[in-house]
Amino acid sequence: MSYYQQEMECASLAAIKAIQTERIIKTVKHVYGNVAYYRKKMNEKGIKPSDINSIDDLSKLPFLSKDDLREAYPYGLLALPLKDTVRIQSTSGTTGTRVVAFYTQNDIDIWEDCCARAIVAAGGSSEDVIHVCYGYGLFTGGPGLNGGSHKVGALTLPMSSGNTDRQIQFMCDLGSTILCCTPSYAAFLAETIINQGLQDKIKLRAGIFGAEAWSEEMRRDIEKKLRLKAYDIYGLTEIAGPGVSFECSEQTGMHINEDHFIAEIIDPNTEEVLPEGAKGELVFTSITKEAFPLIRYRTRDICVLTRKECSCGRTFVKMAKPMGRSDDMLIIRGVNVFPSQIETVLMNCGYPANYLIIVGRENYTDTFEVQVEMTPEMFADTIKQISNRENELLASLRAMLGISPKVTLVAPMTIARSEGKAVRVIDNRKI
Ligand code: DLL
Repeated sequence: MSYYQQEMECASLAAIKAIQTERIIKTVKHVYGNVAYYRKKMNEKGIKPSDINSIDDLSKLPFLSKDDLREAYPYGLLALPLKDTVRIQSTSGTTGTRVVAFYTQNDIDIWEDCCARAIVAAGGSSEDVIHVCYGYGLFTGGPGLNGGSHKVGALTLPMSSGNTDRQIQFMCDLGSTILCCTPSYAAFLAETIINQGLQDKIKLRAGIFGAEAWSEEMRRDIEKKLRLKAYDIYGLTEIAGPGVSFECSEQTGMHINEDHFIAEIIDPNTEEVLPEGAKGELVFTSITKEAFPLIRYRTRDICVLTRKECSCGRTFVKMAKPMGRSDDMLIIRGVNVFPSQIETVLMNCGYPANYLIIVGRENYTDTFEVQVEMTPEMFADTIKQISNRENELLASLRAMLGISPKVTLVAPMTIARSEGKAVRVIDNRKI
């Protein structure tokens, strides 16, 4: 087993709690002293830095939400003078809210260490050729994994996203061994590599895939097609970027870098902190960030934490694959539907993970359609066989979701591919 920072990654729970206590006390003093926005929020709750004396006092602190970030945009949560910061990263703003995060050089070093831990946990070392096709620029995926790869000392290919033919050519020519991109782009690369008959020219042995929800079924499909071991990686711009948590050889969830981020699970409605093993909304507190520390930030990601012993030897708490975001959850005819549930059914029924969920409203009732791409073999079927397939898929989706979508099977390669995060849902009800 190899680790990037073994002493910390395998520390005892008592040691982790001691570090978290020391760092939360310092962080609370830092934000109270330097950020008027925090001071106001804490004063409104009647909390002073002197009330925070251990990690157990965390729940006394107020939560922070995306609305706070919006309100404080752009500089309202900055905890240091601009001259001390060296970088900005930002979210894509697909939900209409642009979030900017600031970093000092030390913040970047720590973030890159977190990504290096992820790479080493996926078996990476200085022997590797790491092919990074997450987007570079404001998106954190490219810069984060790039920095982590440098720290590990691997040969780094800063490909960024797009130009699939060039990606594959570099992969073949330079012998890329570790691929970093979104799982949906990995699936597209796999499809293209197979179509071009290049499977035997590819030397990939590990993939570090994240930035969007993906199912276990999709993992197995990508692993089979690209002949590699696929590791999940999680993070969000507000908290740093990729590397907040990462998967190890056990592939049963992602270790959270607890020396930098404290995780809690809360009931999204009552805000009550839930015990280990309960499903709820993930909340993060950063405890080493200098420029943009966030305290009790509500991620909207729904997931579960566990401290079950891990065969890799790491002791950091593990988070399950997020099953979706509370704000991604669709409510269709009163029923909660997560795109990930639909993906699971499709993959189990042998379809590729290329689908589109289209929701609308007619006569005061929600309309719900799932368009699914067929494989080339399925497309060669007769119309009768295709119609039978649609009915079978409808029955499986109804069993999973409790409501019936209209199922439309479409020709291969007709649903637009994404180079970054996949677009799975078109909700026309909002317009
Ligand atoms: O997606 C950071 C990242 C880049 C993570 C590359 C992993 C790899 P944002 O664009 O701010 O940051 O989006 C953050 O994406 O709150 C989750 O909802 C979702 N997300 C990120 N990783 C995963 C994952 C980057 N492994 C939001 N599984 C988060 C499921 C994920 N969802």
